[in-house]
Parts: sequence; structure tokens; C-alpha cells
Amino acid sequence: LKPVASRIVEGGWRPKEEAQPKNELLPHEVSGQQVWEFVGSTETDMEPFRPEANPNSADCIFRRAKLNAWTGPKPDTAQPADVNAALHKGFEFYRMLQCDDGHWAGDYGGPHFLLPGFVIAAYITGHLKTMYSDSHCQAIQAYLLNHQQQDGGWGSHIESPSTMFGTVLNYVALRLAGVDADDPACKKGREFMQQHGGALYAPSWAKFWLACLGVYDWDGIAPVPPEMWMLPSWFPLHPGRFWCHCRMVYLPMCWLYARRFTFNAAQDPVAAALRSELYGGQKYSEIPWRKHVHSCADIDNYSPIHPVMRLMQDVLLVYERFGPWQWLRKVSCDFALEYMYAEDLETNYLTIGPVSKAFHILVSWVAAGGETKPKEASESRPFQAHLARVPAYMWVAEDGMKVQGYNGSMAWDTAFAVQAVVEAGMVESYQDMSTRAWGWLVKEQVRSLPHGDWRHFRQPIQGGWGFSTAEQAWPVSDTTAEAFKAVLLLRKVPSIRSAGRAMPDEHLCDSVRFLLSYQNNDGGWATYENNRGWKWYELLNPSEVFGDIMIDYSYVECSSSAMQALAYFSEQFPDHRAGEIRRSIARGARFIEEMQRDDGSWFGCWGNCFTYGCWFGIEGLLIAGRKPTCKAIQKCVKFLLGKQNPDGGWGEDFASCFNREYAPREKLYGCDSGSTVVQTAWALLALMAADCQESKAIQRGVALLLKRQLASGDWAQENIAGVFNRSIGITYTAFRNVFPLWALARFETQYGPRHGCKTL
Ligand code: LAN
Repeated sequence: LKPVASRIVEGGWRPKEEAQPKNELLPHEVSGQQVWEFVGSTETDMEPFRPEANPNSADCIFRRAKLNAWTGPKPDTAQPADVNAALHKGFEFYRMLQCDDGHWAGDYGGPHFLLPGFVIAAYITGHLKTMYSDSHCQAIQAYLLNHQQQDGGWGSHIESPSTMFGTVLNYVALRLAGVDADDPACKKGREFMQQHGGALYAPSWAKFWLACLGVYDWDGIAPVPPEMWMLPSWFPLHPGRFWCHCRMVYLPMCWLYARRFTFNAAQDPVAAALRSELYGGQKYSEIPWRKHVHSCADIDNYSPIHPVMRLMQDVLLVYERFGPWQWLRKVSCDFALEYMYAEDLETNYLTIGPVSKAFHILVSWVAAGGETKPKEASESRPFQAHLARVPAYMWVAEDGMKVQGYNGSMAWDTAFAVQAVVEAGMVESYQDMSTRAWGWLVKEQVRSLPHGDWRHFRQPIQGGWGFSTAEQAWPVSDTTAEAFKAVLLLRKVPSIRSAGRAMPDEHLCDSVRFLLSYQNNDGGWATYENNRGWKWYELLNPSEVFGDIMIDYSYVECSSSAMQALAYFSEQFPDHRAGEIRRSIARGARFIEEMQRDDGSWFGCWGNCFTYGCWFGIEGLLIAGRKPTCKAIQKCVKFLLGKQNPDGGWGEDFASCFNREYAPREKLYGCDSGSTVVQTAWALLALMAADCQESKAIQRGVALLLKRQLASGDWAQENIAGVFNRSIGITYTAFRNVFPLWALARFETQYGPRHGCKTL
């Protein structure tokens, strides 16, 4: 389903780029947050959002602002004659997008269940207009309207068919942001909800927000008891064992649930109206809430609540009905609140992600007495500090203003850009760009929590890199590894070592300690933490809409990156923990082999999808010393070659992630083929690393990348390339530059010359 053509956000939007000076409310300095402002009303010449075609924004507004601000030499617009020229053109373009402090920023939108949380929290606290100016509100409305689909609903993410999760939340956001109930968009939205049973059939995460807003009764919510925190830590079901994202979302939820916090909806005209709009006019006071605890529309039920969990929820409902043990409840709630405050301070008020962020905004206000003394609560320090960090999550693109999936993907994008330029052998040609990227990466290594914070289930994080910034303080195994690889590669270049910021060797050793300690018993690496639980926890997954969220599993991507980083380190420091590193890589390789599917592929969990997984699988095995001719790698090479499209490219549909079976993409938006440059680049990187003997296939893939390069040196934004929790797509705007460049670099400097095909 495609979005309906709608209003376009007009010009005048500017990202304010510099890192913000330290705000006295915040414990740490803010790094690289973009603050979006509307200046004047000039209509710019930006490309309009193409709603009939691609819902994935091309990030035109940000990119145009960067290009306009560029004062260096302008790139040549001539058609590149060969791969080398295409590489230069691509890097010349990409360096214009680099931020002053050395990182790359971009739109990290995609999910459709984040913005509503921010809007609802802002509305309840009475701060919609403090958090968002009038222009922001207009841009938010535009975003919501742009992504409404022809059937009147919204998807769970920008490429998903409409779901109740997307529709109920975005409908509410649209109304709270000021759109009238009689607006045709609202009418269509209500029709869609009605066709699926109304908001009673929304999934639990949507109902939770409705309950906070006072437009759904707490009796219809599955219990989220805060007492779970009081379980002994050895107990298998202790939430400290859950995947940190799951844990950190249910943390504020349990506190709000225990209080049954409710906005006074009856006194508010919009919320009062929602009480009838969401249920097709059914009388609110007559709705049998208890009957709907488990109701969820079929279109949303990706991982239906397991009977074991249903039973547990039913037992807990009885506990709630007869009144929980008050003393225990109080102690548990106090702990939850203290835990949230600790998380606020550790993450400089960003929290781990956008869902918890919206809940923390609300909690900080309620805990400061917002219900009875709204003025004092609004002035309270935690609430004000939370407001100061709202801009970190906001982004404006040609489809409007959105909440991003994270506070950005800066470290991830910067690490890949560096690896591409190093592989192209062009560090000296792009000296300034490379030195700045080095400086930023060095600065962004996490130095906090060297011993962890075990009271709040945090293992040591010193030496890691986060996916976004160090101040966010949630480093990930593979972002650490990719950033570490970039740093290790750059420090070999003499001009960087002499011109750039110094990085002491001990800091490099910290990263090694970090990576070694993050390896799991199965030999693989998970994301933010060591694995602390078992697969069967998935039986207790309380969210209908996500898959595999209960524990931090080992992933092929994280494992491969970690192994590569450790090997790069050993090459430069052969004496530091050499035996441990060797054994760790060997165990990692066995894990990767076990994860390979019978058809030779690897399932990618964080990128779309098998093409992505295969790239990591192959690189991981190679770094562990497996030969390109070994059976596992050859099987994967065969798999990838079998998926090449007639036009030379590769292209997978999002259905691959959702259904866990390879799904070719039929056609790209407005294009005859289903190939995408990002997936083509992943496949090429994998095949060239494996020294694929079919050099014609590689040449055809490279030709597609060249053909799709735009006159500016950029590539067009194609379909959504990122994924999480099996069912949600997420935009990576940097991928369309860094991966084609990296693949061209590998072709030009390594594979091509080896196979006697230097130029096409
Ligand atoms: C991310 C983004 C980056 C991603 C990679 C580094 C690419 C991956 O290899 C490891 C996992 C990680 C860090 C990751 C985990 C889940 C995140 C944080 C996200 C996809 C970005 C948004 C998502 C987060 C869970 C969104 C909030 C939604 C909830 C359901 C809580």
C-alpha cells in the first residue's frame, strides 16, 4: 500500500549543526545534536516528497542545507569515465555532507510508533507548545498526513501495510497535534479503525499510551507489575535478564501502570472526543474493558501472546483485582523510579531509545507531582532536562517532522564512511575529511561506567562505541567493533597520526577488553550486553507486534564485526592478549558456521536481509582464517549469485525480514527493476571478499552501481534498508553513499586488479 499524496512541508527548515554547549541541567556535554528550526517562509528548491512513489525520505532538506553551506571546491559534474572517477565523485559529494566536528548525520526515521508517544507525553504534561513551535506542529501534521495510506490507516513503519498499531497511535497524534475530527484524513482513519474493531483491538503498546491519555481504561491493560524488579536476581524471569530495550521500555511502563496514571481526559475537549472517536461511537462508560485485555487485530498479531503468557497475565489480573501487597508495591515503585533517574543521568537524558524517552518525559512530570501541581512539576529539574533533549530525537525531511528510531546513527555511519575511504586508498586525497572523522571517533569512545552499574544491570561499557554518541552511553558490540576498525585503520596512516587528535594505546586496549568480555558462551556476540537468558523467554513476549525481543541473542552481524575488530587489533598489537583473541575468533567462527542456513545464506537481523547477513557471515569466516574455497563460503557465494537480477543488481523485499524467507523485490518505486544500490553493494562486498570467480557477475553489479550514480555523485534513496525486531523497517540515509562507495573501492583496488578487470 502506498501513502496518499498529501501536503508538502515547505522550505525554510534548517538544522542547527554545532554541538550544543553544555546545558547546566545536563550532567554531560551534548555531542552533535541537530536542532531543527524554521526560519522565514522562503520556499526552497528542494525536491518535493514523492508520495506516489517512495515513502522512504531522501533527506533532501538536510542534504541541501549541507550542500548550500559548503565553501570548499565544488565537485566535477562530468560523467565519470571509470570506477576511479566514480569513487572520487562519490567521495567529493559525501564529504560535503560531513558535519563540522567530523561525523555524518542523517534522517533515521521509519518506525511509526514513536512520534505519537512524544506527542501524547507533550500533550498530557501541557507542553505541546513548549516542546514544539507552531511550525514544528505543522511539520508534524504534515508527516502524519503524508504517511496516511489510501485505506485510511498507517503502517507500523513507512513501508508496512496499515496496522492498528500504526493507525490508532497516529490518529491520536494527529488529533492532539490539532487536526479536526471532521478533517477527511480523520474520517478515513476512523473508518479504518472501525473495520478492525476499533481501538479495543489495538496491540498492547498502543493501548498503554491510550490508557495514560485517559481514553482507554486501565482495566483493559495486561498487568505490568513493578514487583518483577524485586525478584531475586538469580531468578530466571528477573527483568535484568531481558534484552535491554525490552527492559527499559517495561520499566517506565510498570511505574505508570502501578499508579494507573491517567490524564484527566473528561476535562479536555480533544481527549474527551477521542473517547468516542476511537470506539466508533460506543458509549465509553459501557465498554467491557476486562474482556479486551487480550484483544488484538489479526493484521497486528505478528507474534501472538503465547498461552503460557496469557495464563500468567490472567493470574496477575486476579492479583491486581484483589489489591497488590501495598508495601511490596511501594518498594518496587521506588526502585523503578530510582532506576529511571539513574538511566537519565547515565544517558544525559536521552535514555536508551525513543520509546523509553517518551515515557520518561511523562514519568519525570508525574513523579514531580504534575497531576496536582502542574506548574511546579513543569519547572522541576528532571522534566526540564528531558525537554532539553527532545530535539535530539526530532528530524525534518521532505515528508515532515518525525521522531527518529534513535538519537541518530552517527557512529555507525562515520565508521563505515572511514572504512570505505581507507579501502579506496584515498585517505590522503580526502585528508581533511578523514582527520575530522578520526577526531570525532576518538572523542566518541565511551569512557563512563568502567565498572558497570550492577544495581541497574549495566555491565562495564568503557572502551565501547555507541551507535550514535558517547553521551548516550549504551555502546553496542558491533558499533564498537566497526568504529574500532575505523580507528585502527586510520591510525596506520602517518598523516592522520600526525595531524589528528591523540588516542592513547590504553584506550585501544579498553576496546579489546570490551569486545572480549561481550562474547557469549555460544561463541557469538549479542548487541548491548552479554546474553542473560534463554530462547524460551520468547514464550513470555508480551508485545504482539515484535518478534525476538526478550533476550539479547548472539547475532551473525555483531559476531562478525567483533571478530574483525579483534583481528585488526592483533595485527597492530601482536602481543596484547593474543591467545585470548585467537581463541575468541575461533569460537566466533564456529558460531557463524552454526548460524548458516542450509541454502548457504545467513539471516540478517538488523539489515534487509539475507544479502546483509551473507556479507557479515563471509567476512567473519574469512577473518577467522577460513579459505574462500571452503565449503561454507562457497555455498554462500552460490546463494548470492543465484539471487542476482538480470540487470546485475540485488534487491530484497522487506518481506524477507518479516517472513524469514528470501523474498526478491519485484520492482522499486518508479523503477523497472527490484535491485537496490545498497543491497547490490552488500552482495558485491561479500562476493569480492570471497574472491568470487565469476568476475562477469561482479562486473555487472559494479556497472549497476555506476549507472545509478547521480550527476551530483550521490545515489537516490531507494527502499528501506534497516530492520529491527523482525517486523519494523528503519531508514538509513547514509547507506546509499557509504556502501556503493565501499564496494567500488574494493573492486577498484583489490578484486578488479586480481581478476584482470581493472576498468569496466
Ligand atoms: C538499533 C540500531 C542499530 C543496531 C545495529 C548496530 C545495526 C545492530 O547491528 C545491533 C542492534 C542496533 C544497535 C539496534 C537495536 C534496536 C534499535 C535500538 C535499533 C534498530 C534502532 C531502534 C531500535 C529500538 C529498539 C527502537 C525502539 C523500539 C522499541 C521496540 C523499544
